[in-house]
Order: sequence, then C-alpha cells, then structure tokens
Amino acid sequence: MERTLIILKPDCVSRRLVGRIIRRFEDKGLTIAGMKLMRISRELAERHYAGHAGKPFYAGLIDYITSGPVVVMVLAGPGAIAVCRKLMGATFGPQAEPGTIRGDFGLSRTFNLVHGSDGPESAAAEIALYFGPGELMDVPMPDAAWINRPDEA
Ligand code: 3AN
Repeated sequence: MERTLIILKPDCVSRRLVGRIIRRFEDKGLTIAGMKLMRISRELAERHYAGHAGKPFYAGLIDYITSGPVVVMVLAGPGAIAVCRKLMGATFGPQAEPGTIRGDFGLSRTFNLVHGSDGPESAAAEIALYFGPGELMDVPMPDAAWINRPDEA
C-alpha cells in the first residue's frame, strides 16, 4: 500500500487543530502507519527542505517548522500521496479551495498547517528522515474490504 509523510505543522498543533485534521485523513479511508509528536531540529529541517535552500522564503520556512511541536505521521492507502495532496489543497491558504484543509483552516501564505510528500521518491526519503522501520506498522483494518477492493484498477 502506498505511504506518504504528513506533518501537522506548529500552527496546526498550537491552534488545537490536530484532531480535526487527522479526522479528514481518516474519514477519507487512509490508515495511520506511524505517528509521533516531536520538535523538529534545525538540522533535520534543513535536510527535509534541502530542495528549497537558497530560496527567499527558506529561512522563514526553517524558523516556522522548528518553532514548536509538530505531529509527524505516515499515512497508507491506495494513491495515498496524491489523495493527501488533494485533501490538503493548494500551498497557500488564500488560493486553497474550500473543502480542503488549507482552504478551510488558513489564510496565511506562510503558516499553511500541513505538509505532505509530493511524490513517491520524496515520500520514501521523507519517511526515512522521521521514522525507523521498526516504528511503522501495517495495520490490518476491519473495514479494508470496503475501502479498497483488491481487484480495483
Ligand atoms: P507544498 O507544501 O504545497 O508541497 P512546496 O513544496 O512548493 O509546497 O513548498 C514547501 C513549503 O515551503 C510550503 N509548504 C510552504 O510552507 C513553503 N513555501 C513555498 N513557497 C513559499 C513562498 N513563496 N513563501 C513562503 N513559503 C513558501
């Protein structure tokens, strides 16, 4: 089953939105394969956002993601990477469609509540940054047969 890394960023935790936002992912049918509350160090943030180094918003992005506790999760499900990106909505609150997480909960271009991996390679790399193999589980869900028919394309 496809896995993706999701981070509920410091604004999400500080605004007490963790439960409501995890609910969006669970309601869709995604399964939590790993989850922890942690404070991201500057070193880890710099590794995570290495692709943005040198951009004008980079320093602010590192300050923001390290500014307080975050909830880091691995979510699993068919097409989990793209499904989570759809649930999250466009990068910036003002542009994000209503019905999406960023569209419903934020107006900021900086504090955008949630991170989700943008492809299979970044998902694998990001999951390895935050979780050891022993920290992830394939959780058998009792409703699995209703969420994803194995013979579906
Ligand atoms: P997304 O999170 O939607 O994949 P990316 O990968 O383009 O967006 O950017 C990663 C993060 O960098 C965004 N979540 C956002 O927090 C921040 N970011 C990107 N572009 C800007 C910008 N122009 N100004 C401020 N922050 C930005």
